[in-house]
Amino acid sequence: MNVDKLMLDLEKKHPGEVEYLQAVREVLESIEDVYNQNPQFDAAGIIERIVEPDRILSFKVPWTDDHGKVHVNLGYRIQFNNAIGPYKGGLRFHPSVNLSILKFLGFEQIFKNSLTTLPMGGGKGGSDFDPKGKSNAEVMRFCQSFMLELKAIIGPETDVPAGDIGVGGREIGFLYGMYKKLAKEHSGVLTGKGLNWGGSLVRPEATGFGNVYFAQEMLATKGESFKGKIVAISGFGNVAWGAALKATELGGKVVTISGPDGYIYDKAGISGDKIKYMLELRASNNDIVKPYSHEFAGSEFHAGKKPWEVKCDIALPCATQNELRKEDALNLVKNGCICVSEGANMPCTPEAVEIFHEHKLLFGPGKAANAGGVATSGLEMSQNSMKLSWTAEEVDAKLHGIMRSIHGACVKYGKEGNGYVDYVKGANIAGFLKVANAMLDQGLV
Ligand code: NDP
Ligand code: 2IT
Repeated sequence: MNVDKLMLDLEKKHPGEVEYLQAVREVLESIEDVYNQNPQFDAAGIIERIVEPDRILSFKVPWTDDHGKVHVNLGYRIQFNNAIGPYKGGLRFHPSVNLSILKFLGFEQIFKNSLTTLPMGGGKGGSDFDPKGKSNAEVMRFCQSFMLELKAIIGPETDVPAGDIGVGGREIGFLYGMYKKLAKEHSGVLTGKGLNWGGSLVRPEATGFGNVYFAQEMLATKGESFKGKIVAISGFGNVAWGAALKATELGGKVVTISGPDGYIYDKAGISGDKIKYMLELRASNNDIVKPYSHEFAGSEFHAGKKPWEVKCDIALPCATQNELRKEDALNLVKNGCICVSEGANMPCTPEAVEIFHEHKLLFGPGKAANAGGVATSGLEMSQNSMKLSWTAEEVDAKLHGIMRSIHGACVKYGKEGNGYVDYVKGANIAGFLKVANAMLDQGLV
């Protein structure tokens, strides 16, 4: 494999798909040596096959607002790879959604799902629909219209979508309702469902909890823990909320959250009712965190800024892709940060990751560190198949075990001669090998 040549070919085929090309390059650079040491992969064209999705469904989503006005959004589902299980991955509703972003997310999902130890392939979907400021009824009509098309290619043994940015319990409910009506079946076709109709305990908290468990494992390799550490978190959504809960429970002090409008610095610590307030903030359907500063005396709102300028020991980027850049990474290093664990997908730019590696920080890439969300989706699928529910303690224990096992896989393939663990390399190689070997077993399909 020649990474530069492969990338040139891909750039020609998919010009302008910046995020997708970024995600592919990172994986190729990590696996290059292993790939070249195993000529059977090249003989079977594994790389050329794995970088292209199996198929993409693209459709229009017409819906009416509360005033009867017609709107048309774009909808997509990308079925990337199903070598080790049904396509599995979230749906993102955000105005920035385009093919490049969904392809990067779907591609990452292949390796992330492989790392979870559960039988799940990779997929992703979504729409450029903006939930901001929409009424419940509008969100419902949109979700119903979206499912009218999506239904054609999903199914509990085929492709199992879930949430992502802009898609939480409410949206999964509306999507599930329409699927059920069309398919006339009650099955585990979506995950992140409500507890009364097939959902799993701990799924809402799982991505954030898993991210903190992963960071905990990384810290333990240095004899460190969350206890007494200052933690900076970005975002204020589902993942940020779960991470704040668990980091606080383990004795860390969370001092920031952020939104597209800026960040909150609360030096007293974001804990207890303040974490509960994050849910209200998110449910308000406004993409701003500023109201937090009016609600809690002593906290500061920094308009248009990122939380990475604050002094912290541990950074958990939980908002969105490419939100932590080189200058932010340099700031974190300068301020003594020892550990960065990605709750979001690809929140750190390649230049930022380079800085972390250069300064030998503990750096957990999203496909390993945020895999707890989809892993718990996998546990929800198992419970649905068995038609029974596990307790919160059972699910949490399995989630914790999975995060430990992912950490172990990263160390196995990412440990360098000097003892430093390159978790990016480790996660990519471990995730890739399982999928590539399954593809070899199954022939050219
Ligand atoms: P939510 O919709 O619950 O929250 C996303 C949060 O990030 C919102 O607060 C959103 O604000 C904010 N945000 C978006 N853009 C920016 C920005 N430029 N700067 C600061 N904040 C921003 O989504 P999730 O918490 O579910 O997802 C967050 C990240 O975690 C995403 O990268 C997602 O792919 C990833 N992830 C999610 C999993 C899950 O199970 N939910 C699992 C694994 C990863 P707004 O939307 O209002 O703009
Ligand atoms: O990025 C992700 O892993 C998710 N949004 C969760 C996917 C899932 O199927 O639970």
